Amino acid sequence: MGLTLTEKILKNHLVDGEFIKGSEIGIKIDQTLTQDATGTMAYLEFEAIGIPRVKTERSVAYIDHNTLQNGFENADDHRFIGSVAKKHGICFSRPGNGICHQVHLERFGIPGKTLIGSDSHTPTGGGIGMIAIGAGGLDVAVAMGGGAYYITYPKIVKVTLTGKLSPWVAAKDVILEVLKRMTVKGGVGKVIEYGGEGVKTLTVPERATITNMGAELGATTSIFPSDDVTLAFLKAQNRAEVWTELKADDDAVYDEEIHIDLSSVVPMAACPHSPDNVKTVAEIGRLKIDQVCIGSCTNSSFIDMMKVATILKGRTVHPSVSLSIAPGSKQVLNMLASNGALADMIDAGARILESACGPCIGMGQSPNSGGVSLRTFNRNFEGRSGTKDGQIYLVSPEMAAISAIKGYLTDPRELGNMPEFHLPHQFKINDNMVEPPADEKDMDGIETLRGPNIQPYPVTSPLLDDIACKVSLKVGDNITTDHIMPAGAKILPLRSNIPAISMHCFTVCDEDFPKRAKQLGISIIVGGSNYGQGSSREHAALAPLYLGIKAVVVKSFARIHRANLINAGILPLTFVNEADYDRIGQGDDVVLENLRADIESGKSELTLINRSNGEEIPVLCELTGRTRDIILAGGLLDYTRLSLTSDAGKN
Ligand code: MIC
Ligand code: SF4
Repeated sequence: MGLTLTEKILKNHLVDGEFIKGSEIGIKIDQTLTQDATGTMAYLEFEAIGIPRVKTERSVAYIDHNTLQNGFENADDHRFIGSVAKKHGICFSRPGNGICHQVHLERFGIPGKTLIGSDSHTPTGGGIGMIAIGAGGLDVAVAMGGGAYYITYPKIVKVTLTGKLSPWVAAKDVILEVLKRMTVKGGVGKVIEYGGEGVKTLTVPERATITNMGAELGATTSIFPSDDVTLAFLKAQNRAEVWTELKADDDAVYDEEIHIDLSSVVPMAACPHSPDNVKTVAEIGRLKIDQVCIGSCTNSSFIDMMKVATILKGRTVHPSVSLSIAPGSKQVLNMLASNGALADMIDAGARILESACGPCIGMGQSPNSGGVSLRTFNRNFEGRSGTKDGQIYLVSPEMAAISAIKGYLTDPRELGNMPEFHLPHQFKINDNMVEPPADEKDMDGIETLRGPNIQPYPVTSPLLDDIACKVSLKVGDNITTDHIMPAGAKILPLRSNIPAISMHCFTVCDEDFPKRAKQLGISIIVGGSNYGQGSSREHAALAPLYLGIKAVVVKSFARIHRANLINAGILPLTFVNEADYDRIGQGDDVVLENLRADIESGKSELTLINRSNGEEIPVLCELTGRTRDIILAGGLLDYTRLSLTSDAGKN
């Protein structure tokens, strides 16, 4: 039986476990990336593990999220990350060099390699044929130290693409079509593998848009084959030597199959407040808009920007619209500056932002009250823009640009004939904003520069014998990590300070939660299905850890967040019967008796007793041997330290 592309790469990297669907496997990680909003914590964790030099083939630290410097905090974090990177063998992509995923694709990604990144959109690398997975910072720290990365052996979904996109229809519309069909939880536990004749018609940046936003499906990752189109991209980046051809065997067997005829895809938008709330322009109707933001790791490539510049050229942004554009990298911005396209954007009235995440993570450009904002980004969760009642629609760059001119949501096909847009034969290459690490012999002399806002990892403790406490919070379905640990310009500077950032935990849902949880000492949270979807931020587990949360009981979890809870030593529990969600309320007194003994013995079905109404609720605690040991130890950091000491004891 032939192998899928995913299986081929996983097989080459398997270091623990067996190829059995649904079981846990450990894979060797070739490359890692971090960004600054998760990076400080990841490097503090790396330091705490105590391995002097990274063991990966390539690790890169990017600065792209917290680039507004309203106080000393973000600049201190940048300086800290730069110094840690230099010392421990990590390349440092300085602020201004661009968004991690865009730059990694351009300069570092290699077909067939594994990459984990402390950012949920790491699957962008799938556009170049990598197995690229978003993970918590601690998992990235362990991988930098040479440890394996663990995932559930995924189901593999084949998306067969045929035909060719019609003029002005974009890769963004393809992934919106997939989201419409599969929903934001349809990809959990799955890898989405693209194949079929239609693949050849998509450039690497288009493929990367699709794999990037596969994160919104909840998928482990998404991947395209590495073919002639990949080679052309790498050649134009002066990196042809890293190319290898990669594709699935013809007789590969998939768990699910989907077919998309590219020629039948039409321009679409994801409506507020979920990336799977997808409608065609015709279905939405004439929608007056207030703001347009173009950029983000989903749609900020050179080709995207050239399409935007072509549409804007000679026109003026509508008087009632504010248009901002953030090209994805220094390379992109520089090329637009050299060929005159930047001047066309400026001339039309676009507000040019630096090459960084910017408005996508709420770092500025929040829309007006109740404002309608079209964005080429990947997430439109409520409040993420910084304006609580902002109405965010996710669209292609083509649709964003023409709508900015017209003042209302516009089908880009109204533009008529489309000029040909080609990938350049040669990108403008200058890696001067990537600082190489110091030589190993010099590393001891390098001091890590820590600002006063950088606080240590929260205190952990081994799993308790019993948990008897109150339910400090009950929430519904599809809770995102933006609900649990909001971002934005005011809160992001606290990413290196868990005690301070914890005071914002869940405040979007309930302003009193942090105070209440702290007063209770220990407590648990109850939630609905797909709990923790969205970002990889481990702060959504570390803040609850700091606030004394011992367990989270839900109908189902999103993958990365569940792993982050385990890493933080918080018990992830699911209802055996989803209807039991109604038998437990906020403020109830609950107990899990003999917990430690039960977990030690490998028992997976536990009983949560609700002492407030006498109900006995069966809950599942599905752990593997490894995750069980992590939970017993009080989290991955303690587990790693313990295993390092016991390994040292053996020598
Ligand atoms: C996001 O898009 O939500 C982020 C900000 O990039 C996050 C990481 C973070 O919260 O720091 C992600 O996607 O993982
Ligand atoms: Fe940055 Fe937005 Fe991409 Fe997250 S989704 S990495 S915030 S551009």
